[in-house]
Amino acid sequence: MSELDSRIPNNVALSQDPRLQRALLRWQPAFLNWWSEMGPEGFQGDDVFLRTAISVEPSGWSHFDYVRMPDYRWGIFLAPPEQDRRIGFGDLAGQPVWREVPGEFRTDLRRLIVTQGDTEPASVEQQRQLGKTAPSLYDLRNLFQVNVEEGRHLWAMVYLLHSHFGRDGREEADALLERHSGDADRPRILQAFNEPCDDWLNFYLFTMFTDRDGKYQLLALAESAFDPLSRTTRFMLTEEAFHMSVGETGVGRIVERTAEVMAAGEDDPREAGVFDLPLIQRHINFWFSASLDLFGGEVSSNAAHYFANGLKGRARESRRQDHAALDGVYLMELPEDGALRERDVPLRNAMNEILRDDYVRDCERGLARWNRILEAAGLGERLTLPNRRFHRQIGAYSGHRFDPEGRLIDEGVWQRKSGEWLPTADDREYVRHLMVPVYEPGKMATWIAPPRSGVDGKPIGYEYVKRP
Ligand code: BYC
Ligand code: FE
Ligand code: FE
Repeated sequence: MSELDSRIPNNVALSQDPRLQRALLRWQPAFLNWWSEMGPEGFQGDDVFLRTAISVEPSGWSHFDYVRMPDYRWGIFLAPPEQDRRIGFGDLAGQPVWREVPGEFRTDLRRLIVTQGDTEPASVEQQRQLGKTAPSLYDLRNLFQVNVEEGRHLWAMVYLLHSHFGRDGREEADALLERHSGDADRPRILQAFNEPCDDWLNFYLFTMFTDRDGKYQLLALAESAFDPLSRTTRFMLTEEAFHMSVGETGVGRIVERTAEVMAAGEDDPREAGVFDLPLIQRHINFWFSASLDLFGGEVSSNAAHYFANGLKGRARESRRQDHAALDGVYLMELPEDGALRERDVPLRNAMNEILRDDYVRDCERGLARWNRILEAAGLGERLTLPNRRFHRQIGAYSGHRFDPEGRLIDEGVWQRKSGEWLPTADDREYVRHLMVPVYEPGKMATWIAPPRSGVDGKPIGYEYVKRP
C-alpha cells in the first residue's frame, strides 16, 4: 500500500491520478480543521472502538479497532462496477450508463450531489454536543461511529465533485465546509439539517427518521445513469443500515424502559425518571414530519426532469414493471379552495411522492416493532405515525394546517392544539433534565434499557470509549 493509500484508503486508484490526488490532499486539511472545530466536542483525544471501511468485499469490508477520531481513515469506496450496466428508466432507458458527466446534465447532477453532500457534515454539526450527555459508553461509541461515517459520506460526495466537476466542483467542495447547521447567514441547504439535535431523544429520532430519508435518497441516486454516483451511493448504503438501527433500537430501548415503569403501576413515568409516551409521540410527530419534507414537493417538475433523463430513479427501479412511467397517473388529495380534492398527477411529476410512499412504509415497520414492546408489557397504549400532511413546511400541504389524522383545520384549532402534537418548552426542559452522562462501562442512564448485545461480538460492558 502506498503512503497515500494508507492516508486515504480507496478503491479508485487514487495513487495513479495525480490531479485528483492534489485536489484531495488540498481539501483534507480543511476537512480535518472542520472536524476539530465542528465535530464531536470534548472527545477528540479519546480512543474509540470504531469500524473503518477498508474495502468493498462483502466478506471483509470493515475493520474494528480503537482509534482517536482525528486519526480515523476516511476512505473513498465505490461499489464494484456492473458489467455493461444500462440506464434503467426514463427516456434514455437501455443506453449505456455514463462514466463522465454529460454537459447538458452537469448543473443538475452537481446540484443533486451538493444537496446530498451538504446533509452529511450538517448532521455531524447537529450532534456535536451529544457526547457530553451519553447514556452509556455503548451509546457514546455508536454516536461517534455514526459521526465518522457521515464524515466519510461527505468524502464520497467530495470525491465526485473533485473528480468530475473541475473548478466549480472544487468550489462546491469548499463550500460544503463553510455552510453550517443553524447558521443565520450560511445555513445548511435542507431545513431538517438546521434543527437542533442536542439531546439523545432527538438523536435517536433523527437517526430513525432522518437517516432513513438518507436511505431512500441514496437508493434513488443508486439508480442514476451517472455511474460513479450510482456506485458511490451503493456503497454508502452499507453504512446507512447501522445509522437507522441506532435510531430504531435507541427509541425501542427508551420505550422498553417506559413500558417497564408503566407496567409496574407507576402513574406518572416522569416520577421514575423515564420518558412518558405522549412526549415520545410528540417527538415522533416532529421528526417524521420534518423528514417527510426532505423528499421535496408532492408535485415536482424537478423530479420529472430527473427521472426523464436518468439522473435520479425510484428506489429499486429494477423490481418495477414500467420503467418509462410516461402514461400513468398518481391519485393525490391536494388542498384547493379550503378543501382536499382528488387530483390525477402525471406519474413522472409524482416521483417524490412515490419515494415518500416507500419511506413511510419502512417507518411503519419500525413503529410496529416499538408497539410490540408495549404489547409485550401488557399495555394498551400505542405509538403512531402522524398523517403525512401534518406539520409540513415543503410541498402542497405547507401553508395549511392539518391535525395528526390529516384533517384540514383552521389556525385557531392549530394554536389551541399544537402543544399536544409537537414537543413543548416543558418537554424540552424535562428531556434536558434527564441528560446526565453515564461513562461507567455497562451502566445505563435511568431512561433507557440496555441493548440486546454489544458491538462486534464484545459484551455490553466493554470499554467502548477509553477516556484519557
Ligand atoms: N428544504 O421540486 P421540488 C441524508 C426546494 S438525507 C429546502 O419539490 P426537488 C442524511 C427545491 O430545492 C438525504 N428546500 O424539489 C440523513 C426546489 O428549489 P428550486 C439527502 C427544499 O428538487 C441523516 C423547490 O424547493 N439527499 O443523506 O424535486 C444524516 C421545489 O422543490 C426542500 C438528498 O436530498 C427542503 N426540504 O426535491 C446524514 C438527495 N425540498 O428548484 C445524511 C438529493 C425542496 O425551486 N436531493 N426544496 O430552487 C434531491 O434529490 C432533491 O434536491 C430533493 C428536493 C429531494 C431534496
Ligand atoms: Fe450519510
Ligand atoms: Fe446516515
